[in-house]
Amino acid sequence: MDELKKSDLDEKTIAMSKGLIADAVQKAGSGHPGSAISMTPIVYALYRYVLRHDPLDPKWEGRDRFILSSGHASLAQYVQLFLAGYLTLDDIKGYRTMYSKTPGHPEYGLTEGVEMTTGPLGQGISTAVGFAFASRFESALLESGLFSHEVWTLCGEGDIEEGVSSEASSLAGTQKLGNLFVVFDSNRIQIEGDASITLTEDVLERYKSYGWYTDRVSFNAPSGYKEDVQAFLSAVEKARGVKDRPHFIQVDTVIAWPTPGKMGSEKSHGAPLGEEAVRGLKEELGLDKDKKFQVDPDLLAHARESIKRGEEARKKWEKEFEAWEEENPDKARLHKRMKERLLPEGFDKAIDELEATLSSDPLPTRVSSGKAINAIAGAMPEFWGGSADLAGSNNTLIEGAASFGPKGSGTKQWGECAPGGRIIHFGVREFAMGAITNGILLGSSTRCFGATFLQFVDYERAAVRLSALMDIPNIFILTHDSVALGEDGPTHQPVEHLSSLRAMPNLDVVRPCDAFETCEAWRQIFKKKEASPSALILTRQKVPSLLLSRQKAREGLPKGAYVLKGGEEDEVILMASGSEVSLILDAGTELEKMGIRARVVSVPCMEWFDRQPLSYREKVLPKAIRARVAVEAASPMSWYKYVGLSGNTVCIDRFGLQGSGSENMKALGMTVENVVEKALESLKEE
Ligand SMILES: Cc1ncc(C[n+]2csc(CCOP(=O)(O)OP(=O)(O)O)c2C)c(N)n1
Repeated sequence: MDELKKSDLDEKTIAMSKGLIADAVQKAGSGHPGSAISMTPIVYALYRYVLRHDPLDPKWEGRDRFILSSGHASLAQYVQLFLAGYLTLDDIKGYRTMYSKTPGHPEYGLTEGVEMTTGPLGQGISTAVGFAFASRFESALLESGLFSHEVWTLCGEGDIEEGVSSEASSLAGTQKLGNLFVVFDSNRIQIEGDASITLTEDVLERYKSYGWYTDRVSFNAPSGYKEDVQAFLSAVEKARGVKDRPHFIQVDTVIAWPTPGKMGSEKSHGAPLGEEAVRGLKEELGLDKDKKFQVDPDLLAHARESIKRGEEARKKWEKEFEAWEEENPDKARLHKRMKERLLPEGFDKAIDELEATLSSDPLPTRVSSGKAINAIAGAMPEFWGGSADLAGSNNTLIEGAASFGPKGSGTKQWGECAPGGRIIHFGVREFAMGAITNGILLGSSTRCFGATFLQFVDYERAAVRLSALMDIPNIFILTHDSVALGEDGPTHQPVEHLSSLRAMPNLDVVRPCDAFETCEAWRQIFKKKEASPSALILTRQKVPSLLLSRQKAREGLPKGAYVLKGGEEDEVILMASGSEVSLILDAGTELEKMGIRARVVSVPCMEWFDRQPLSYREKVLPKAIRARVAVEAASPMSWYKYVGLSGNTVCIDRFGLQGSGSENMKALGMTVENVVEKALESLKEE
């Protein structure tokens, strides 16, 4: 086939794709046709000519990754997934309907070929940075270029305006991620119309200053609008020649081109174009204006030539992979275990040995967590992570490990960085850290964590939510967990955060009470059968070592709550998490002196407890004991489900104070006397 014919076929396939997009939105009665239509030449070119992917094996490890950051334009991707062979025409017809594979925004785990859930603008492009981290790290860990691939993302003005894209792109520049490619669909239209009302900086200059390679392709040629796929492909080739920087290609487009009355207008952004405009569009495109969901078999065959290309690439990769496996049995074993998400043999032993060293000395749980991280890291080479500039405070440094970064980078303090470095320096970029760690988990079989103060989880919350929605095992380490952090004052003291995190579906919020529970919490985070993310909540201050019963903690922690102290005849239940468990133990002792039998329940993870059978929950919190007090140095909201109408809470429902940790705790009622008083009140109300 000569080039001319090929580009003619491309043009026709693009036209056919646009018709399908317009019809799908029309049929659904809602959706986002505008940018999906005008992005189509780019997405088509990527799937057809650029991406290494194989529709016959969508999860092929060697594939390039494509992320549609403008998730609302999902049809741009769905239609190309159909043309490439991942989806059927019926899937396209099912756009935005219940249980279809083509929901309003792309959803990870639902649709083959969709690498992550997008829709919350800014997160696709930022998570793509994590995919690029993953590829670099995994290649270094397994010492093979087989795990190195390109990461492509397509975004619009909305993504560029969102702050998280700046955070992540700035870090991507510092990291010199040569395998990352961003295509910016610059149509200058967003929901409120002309983007000039909100976005006036020179975006290319901005990316240049981040250290990116930049280029621009304009479909707005002087001779008229031309969707110049060849020009775009040439820009791609040029960009690929630059290996030491991430790439940013701006493509100037006209939204909804060439829909009569709708192109270049926000009217096409988020509503069906209307029957008349769709007919007009089809006429402009040379399609039959009276036919819906037109698919020309020749064009479909042309598009699906990429299957052959993909299959060939995969088979070649697989051959190389087999040879690699043979030559590198140790690495191959590691790879296999990682792929199967199995823990290394020495995992339990590493934690057991650490636990054997724990003394009765009080320790902050963040310090215990740091020890656990290092024990696990020793057994698990695929475990890595970092902090948003708080590594020392979060206790997240993997001892002896290099910092993650390109060869030739580094500082006096951290030494030479390495592509396989296990310490990630995120800078003060909590939201990007959340997105990047999500990308690392989606883009590799490694395990990672990101850390900050609990207070600042609000900055990364939207990424935490996406990890919960995608059901991926991210680990959010959140230290300095209450007003007990002290003199940094109310700006740094979390109050509502625990309850608000617990309100998030599919996120396990784990708040261990001492060194032993912290080690067990780490064990369970890795051992739980669910893939769900975990938030590990840790103290800044020292907490006593509650060596009452390691056996109880070992058995009880995975169940989320367990009786630390108590018996058949208990009259009142005291329950708490984290640093307040020692408080209720003391309160229990006081009550005992008064002749009242108090049951002390440690609640390290409500989500794990709520998953237990009723019989276990009844054993821990028997219905018959209605006198109850929940104690937590945080908002009481999440405890009401356990305390009942006769129960009380000793919690904090106001902002913190500027005193020392112990002064704050006392002033805000986190005292033994207060717990005892509330227990007596509850006993009276029973
Ligand atoms: C974080 C976030 N805020 C708001 C929205 C709602 N929203 C969807 S698309 C859009 C406008 C995006 O403009 P642009 O990226 O230029 O997309 P285009 O108009 O080209 O489709 C907005 C505000 C969203 N999806 N995510």
